[in-house]
Amino acid sequence: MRYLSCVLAASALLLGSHAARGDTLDVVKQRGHVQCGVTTGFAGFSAPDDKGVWRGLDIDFCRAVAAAVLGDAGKFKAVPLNSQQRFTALQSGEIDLLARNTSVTQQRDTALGAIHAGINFYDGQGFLVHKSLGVTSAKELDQASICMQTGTSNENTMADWARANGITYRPVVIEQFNEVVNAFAAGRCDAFTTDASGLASIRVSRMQDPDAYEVLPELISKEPLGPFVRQGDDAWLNVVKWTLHAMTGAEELGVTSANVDESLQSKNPAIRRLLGVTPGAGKNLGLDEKWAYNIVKQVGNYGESFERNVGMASPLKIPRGLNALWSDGGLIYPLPIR
Ligand SMILES: N[C@@H](CCC(=O)N[C@@H](CS)C(=O)NCC(=O)O)C(=O)O
Repeated sequence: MRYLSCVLAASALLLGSHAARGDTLDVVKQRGHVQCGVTTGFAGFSAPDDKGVWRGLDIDFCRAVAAAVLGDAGKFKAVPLNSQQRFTALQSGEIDLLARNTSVTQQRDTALGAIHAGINFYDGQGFLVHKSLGVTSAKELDQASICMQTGTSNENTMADWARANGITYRPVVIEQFNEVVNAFAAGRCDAFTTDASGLASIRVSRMQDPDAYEVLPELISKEPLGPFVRQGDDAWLNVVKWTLHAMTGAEELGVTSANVDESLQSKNPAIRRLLGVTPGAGKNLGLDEKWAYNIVKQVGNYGESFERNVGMASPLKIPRGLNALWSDGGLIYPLPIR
């Protein structure tokens, strides 16, 4: 793993001339679309629907950045990447932004040449098992075979947790998502480990009989998932970071895709600044003053995106929990736009 990081960091230096120039915002404006790194297909976060249209919480984030920068949420290209490929794609300049259920870790934020722009989903690592296994706690997984995907933080977290709890296990580590899911469905492993959101998605969208499976109650880590950009490009980092704060801030202010037009008349100074009625925030980012209006109008606020893609009304049925606004007891804390 340490060797891999060195190779990745070195390739960043060799291939990252685009990054070193720190001109991603100009490049995106000239190109006319955002190159957004996403998963190869992971329902709820980023997956093509039956008409081939990409949908999900992370896809909404790609759309929001496109709306902010180019005024049109449709002006992005989803670049499917498996867990292993994602940071190389960011380092090489193939993508402008990685919006792909990626955990922020110290190593990724430093040695891999990437930097996170915020957290759009607070998660933790868990286990999915077939109910017939009769296991009710992760601690009963001693001697079990555990499926996981290459290049995820889940590999290391699993090893740490097993060591700390005196558990031995047989890792079944596979690079392609479809193959690891199929291996688990075929009974090649006793459990699948990844982020709890990933387990919810795999259970409902990939298992033939979702009711035959359950997610064990323990979460063995913190997995703060968020968008990443390349290091060395503060202007672009700011655009991506404040796109997230515009989405969460709109929710906090009660501005939705349905009421954003009437909100233009609001007397609330915070709403007026957010929507560009009082100018300044757009200019500060090198964007049109309508940047956040376009995000909310075309994509919606954070809560709308959460509910539509992963919330209780979606197949994944994930409660807001830690992903509620701070004012509702969660960790989502929009920074002030002023
Ligand atoms: N949050 C963890 C796990 C993220 C991850 O890559 N999970 C896998 C398993 S759910 C995934 O999304 N695979 C989809 C793919 O490779 O296309 C990380 O950042 O390493």
